Amino acid sequence: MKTMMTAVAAIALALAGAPAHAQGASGHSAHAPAPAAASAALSEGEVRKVDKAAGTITLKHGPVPSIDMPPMTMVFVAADPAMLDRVKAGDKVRFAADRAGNAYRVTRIEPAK
Ligand SMILES: [Cu+2]
Repeated sequence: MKTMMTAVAAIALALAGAPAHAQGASGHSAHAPAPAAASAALSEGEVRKVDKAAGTITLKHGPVPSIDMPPMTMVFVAADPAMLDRVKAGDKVRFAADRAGNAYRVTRIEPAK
């Protein structure tokens, strides 16, 4: 019985230690490739308004990890005005965004499939 208790205690210790170690490892590995993944990852959105004169687009968007933003509806500046010719209000899109000073820019946008 004593041997069994010791074994159980050892397993409990091993299990208690395992999650912390695994979490540290995954946290580290998840952190390393983040810059590449962030630039490649596209976020989901729906076009609410396109203002070609102002060069802006209003998107109702999902989470945007690259700019640390929760889901919301907001105005983005189009990095390239030509991208505003390819989308219209009501379109479901996938897009990439970055932050330029106080403005958030859409750097890439494409129709969602
Ligand atoms: Cu936003």
